[in-house]
Amino acid sequence: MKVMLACANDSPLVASFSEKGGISVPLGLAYLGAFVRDLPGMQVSGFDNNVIKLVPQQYRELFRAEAPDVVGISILTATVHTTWEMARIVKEVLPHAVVVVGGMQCSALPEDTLEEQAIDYGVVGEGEEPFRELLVALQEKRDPTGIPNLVYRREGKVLVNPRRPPIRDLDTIPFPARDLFDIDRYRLNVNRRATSSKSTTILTSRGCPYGCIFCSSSIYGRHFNQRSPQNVIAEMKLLEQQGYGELLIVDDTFTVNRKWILEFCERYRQEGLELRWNCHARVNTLDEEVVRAMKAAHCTGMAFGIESGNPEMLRKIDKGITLEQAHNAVALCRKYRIDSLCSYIFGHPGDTWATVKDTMRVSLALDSDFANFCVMVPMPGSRIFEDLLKREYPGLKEWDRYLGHSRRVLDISLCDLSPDELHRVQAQAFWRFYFRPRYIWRRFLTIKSATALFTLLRGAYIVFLFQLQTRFKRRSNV
Ligand code: B12
Ligand code: SF4
Repeated sequence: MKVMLACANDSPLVASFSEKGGISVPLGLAYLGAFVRDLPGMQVSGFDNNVIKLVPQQYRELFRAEAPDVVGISILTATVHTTWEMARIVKEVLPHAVVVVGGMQCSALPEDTLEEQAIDYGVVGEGEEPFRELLVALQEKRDPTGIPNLVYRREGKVLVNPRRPPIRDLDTIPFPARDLFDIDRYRLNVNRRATSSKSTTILTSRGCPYGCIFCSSSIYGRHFNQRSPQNVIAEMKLLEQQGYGELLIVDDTFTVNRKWILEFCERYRQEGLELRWNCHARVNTLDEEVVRAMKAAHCTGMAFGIESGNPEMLRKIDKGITLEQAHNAVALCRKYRIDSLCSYIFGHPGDTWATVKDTMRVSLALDSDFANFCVMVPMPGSRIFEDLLKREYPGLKEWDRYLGHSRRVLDISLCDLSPDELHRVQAQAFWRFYFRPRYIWRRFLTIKSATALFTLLRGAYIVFLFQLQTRFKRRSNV
């Protein structure tokens, strides 16, 4: 049986944003591929249109030539339309092929996802086990509709099977099959310093025990599960042997479990690994011993979600952090020369001019190495989205207008500021943060290569352009 694991390209709008940080191999599909490719009679291939960049006319020919029996496509909110289009094209050229989708959008809104009739099955949550069971059932020509986590259509209605418990022992899953994709075409700007190392992403845990109301990490619920430090180190060793120099750890929060981190860092040192890595962390999970250990294990950067500079707002959005913890975390990073990136969101439900100003002020006071300012977008899977859905908020399902939190294109505001005002505040915050003489001077002192200088100048140009755009276009749809 020929199985093709595919990723539809982002809309040009999303691509223009996500590509600034580079493109990474679709880890979810690579995990699925590793999990099923040893099944008897299975022939698995990968097709990521974010790097291959074929227009529908061209990939139509590719599907015709490869003639897979099953096409599994990963779907996020930002790729609903391109995924639906890909599914239709598969059915057009290969009417007997089975089209399966999985990923964040399908997990959050399975019924809506299967609105597209070209999709035969969906999978909610972790995909490994349901996908394997589905392939075996199809191979043996059995009815697959009893498989837990499966979404299917019966008599025109979309049905969603109950979920199985999350995979208990993550060490039993093989390392992701990155080799299914053209690995040399991926490059991530892991530490924002434009080093020339070969880089990739890695996942050490699934789920997040926190419940921030704007976040769509619903796939694994609040269930948090980790691989063993030994298992992660073994994958890192393999990556180092394959010539990788930098990793981005894409766990929702890498620093949840203090004991795990300390053990991981100790083993990393003992093994003499040289890989440099960045991760997503939470300011409430760090102390000096942890940061020191991470530095010794070659951590080069941490990203923190600060979200708001107003303590009351932090409570309202269930962030579970204090501003004092934020100051401590950034200070510890500075002390140990680990880059800090702090992210903030404007437009939380109930944000006012005063709370938004608090956020701008705190971003300058924290003075992290990098900052990212977003406008609230109610992403499917988040509690905010659920709430708006119940209230039948208009325009909520215009999927091609979802760009993550990077930019305002949805005409939704849940606070005192209008969508246009939020957009302008965002541009202003970028400007105030990155165009401080002291900051510019500090950044220049870190430049070690012509590429790094180019990256810095390009960053400055983007912020400058963003500022101009918002000044001169009162309503921007791009
Ligand atoms: C790395 C990453 C990126 C990278 C690369 C994405 C990539 N190539 O995979 C970059 C930087 C490019 C990126 C960009 C964006 N991202 Co992003 N990203 C992530 C991150 C941190 C990790 C993804 C990952 O590798 N996960 C690990 C794998 C194992 O999990 P998985 O992909 O979900 O796959 C499992 C299941 O979902 C399922 N599955 C997945 N696909 C399929 C397919 C089939 C057929 C089946 C059966 C099952 C299945 O099985 C897999 C194994 O169990 C996630 C957060 C997260 N923890 O997932 C956010 C996340 C996916 N991103 C998100 C967002 C919002 C964006 C952007 C819109 C950001 C922006 N521009 O503002 C863009 C959109 C890009 C796009 N393609 O649409 C949201 C998506 C929310 C949503 N409702 O769609 C997430 C969930 C973050 C969050 N908590 O809000 N992202
Ligand atoms: S924002 Fe981060 S900490 Fe909060 S729920 Fe999402 S992944 Fe967890």
